[in-house]
Amino acid sequence: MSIKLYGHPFAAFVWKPLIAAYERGVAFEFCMVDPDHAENAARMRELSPTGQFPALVDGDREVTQSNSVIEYLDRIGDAPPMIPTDVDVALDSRMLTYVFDAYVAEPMQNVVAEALRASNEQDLHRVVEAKAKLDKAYGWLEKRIGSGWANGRNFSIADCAAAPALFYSDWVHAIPAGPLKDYRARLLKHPSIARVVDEARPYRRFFPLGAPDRD
Ligand SMILES: N[C@@H](CCC(=O)N[C@@H](CS)C(=O)NCC(=O)O)C(=O)O
Repeated sequence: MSIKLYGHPFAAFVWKPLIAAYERGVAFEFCMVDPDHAENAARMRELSPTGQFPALVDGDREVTQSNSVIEYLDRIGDAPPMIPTDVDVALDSRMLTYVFDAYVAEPMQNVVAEALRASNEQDLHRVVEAKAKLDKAYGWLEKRIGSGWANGRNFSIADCAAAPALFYSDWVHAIPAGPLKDYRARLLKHPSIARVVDEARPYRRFFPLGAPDRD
């Protein structure tokens, strides 16, 4: 019985477990959640409290929330885990994952969510606040990201979170030139991440602010 991963290839939080699975060589069946796959959309609504993806099903085991899905994938195979075995490096990795999720991906999603509304219903204050949060997060991260991976050691869950967060946040609110922008470029060259970026390419027309003509 194969592992099923529910989601959409363009969704930032789905990239996270996809990157982890490609990085660790874990086989899975991708279950597309979109209007053409009503059965997967219905299953997704059962799996997650909000119906938001990703979710994983392995036999009787059901896991939702991108970070928990990545943690589950760590149990499969013997490739180095995305949550490092060293407790201090694991703590740094989890902390940075939370920062990328809550202070980069979430404000980025807020800007996108407003763009999806009818123009007379858009909350421009929410957009200004979201961009101010991104500026704060960029400033904090810039001082902490070195010339390697996020935790300063090995590729981890923090890089799985950073890749989609920084990919899309740079589209909605440009990251200034410097260490964080360089880290984004480094992430995009990494094979497991280049693969998810390529798989999402056909869906760029859905980006409500108009996808820039670059990665
Ligand atoms: N905290 C959740 C966030 C999941 C999330 O925001 N999913 C978005 C895709 S990136 C989603 O499902 N959007 C579609 C919707 O809200 O209907 C996680 O880490 O998995």
